[in-house]
Amino acid sequence: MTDPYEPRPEHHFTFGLWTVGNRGRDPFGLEVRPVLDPGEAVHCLADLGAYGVNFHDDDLVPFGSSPAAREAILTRFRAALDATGLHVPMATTNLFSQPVFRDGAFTANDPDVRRFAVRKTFEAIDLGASLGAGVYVMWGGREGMECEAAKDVRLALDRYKEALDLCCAFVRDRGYDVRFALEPKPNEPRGDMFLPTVGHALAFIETLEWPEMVGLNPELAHETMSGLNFTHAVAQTLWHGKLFHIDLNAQRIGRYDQDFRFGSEGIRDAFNLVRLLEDAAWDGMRHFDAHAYRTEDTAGVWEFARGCMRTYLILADKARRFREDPEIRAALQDVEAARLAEPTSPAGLGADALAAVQAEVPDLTALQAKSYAHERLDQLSLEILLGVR
Ligand code: GLT
Ligand code: MN
Ligand code: MN
Repeated sequence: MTDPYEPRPEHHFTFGLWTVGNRGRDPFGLEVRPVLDPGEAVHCLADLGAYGVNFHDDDLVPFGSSPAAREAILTRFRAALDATGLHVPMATTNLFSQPVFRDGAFTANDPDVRRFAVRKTFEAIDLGASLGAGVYVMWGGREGMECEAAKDVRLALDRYKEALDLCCAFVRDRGYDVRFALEPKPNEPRGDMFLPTVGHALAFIETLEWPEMVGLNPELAHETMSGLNFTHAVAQTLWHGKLFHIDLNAQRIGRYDQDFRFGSEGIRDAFNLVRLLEDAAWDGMRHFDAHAYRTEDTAGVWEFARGCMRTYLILADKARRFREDPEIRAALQDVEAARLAEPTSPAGLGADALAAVQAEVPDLTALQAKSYAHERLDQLSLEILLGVR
């Protein structure tokens, strides 16, 4: 019998080179795993049933490589992609590791640093586009500060906008079919980071020169660090038509950015998220921005990668059961879920409509006595998740 939870390319699972290649270094301890060759990563991911692999410029071509070394690396990487059929749906720039970015990249006070950051991004966009990437992620790892007096946040946002506008202009000038996805994060590595949440980023996008070219790459861990409901953040991003990419992982509230295996913490939130993405028939990549526990060797890394995809498929199956379960359908009627689609003012916004709203006298006694049957629906949802329905 075929395993229904076996990942296949049509499920559109992707991993970053930096995720499966994570060597387990943390602020307190050194690397515990050997360097993973990008070509080997491509072959292993393809064997596991993934669809694609993503990278930062420096993940693939180490910073400062000579042109000849760069060409040799790219030739080997392209050969691995061709041999496996793995895609590169997303690319991004490392604007956080090098000391030059210690005061920020697009929002550094020094214009020379900013111009270097933009130039590095242009080169990485060229590289990503040459490998077919249609989404370009912007995670502002160093955009932020600790010393509050050192930067005027409003000026920093002017410069952030300017950098985004320059990148959009570059893509238009080159004629690439590339869209940008901003990835918010509240803190870490900076004490406070700019565009800390999905809400901040959505508002910021509207100020850009070409807002239609820019959307979001929300990350489960990052919104959860802020104590926010990630499923709601993704739902609102979808509502704005701005879900261009997503970073799936696991995270407990109040901790450092854990980037754990998808579903390993907060399983109920993971279920709600998968149900949202599947019900919305969202057609983007299911990207895992996570890494194996530091306890693991290379074999453990592949266990981790398999686990991320398997858990997603199990939860997608549970989402299907949820949709089809007759008792849940009845319970949804009891909570009047479908009635939220009814307009509050069926006649619209005209003077007559306003008068109609004013003229309506509700039976307040009845409305105040009304109960909404949420307990039963919630328990049924939980039972789906617990595997008894
Ligand atoms: C880094 C970060 C992630 C971002 C990656 C893209 S880099 O690993 O922690 O959240 O998605 O720049
Ligand atoms: Mn993270
Ligand atoms: Mn991420």
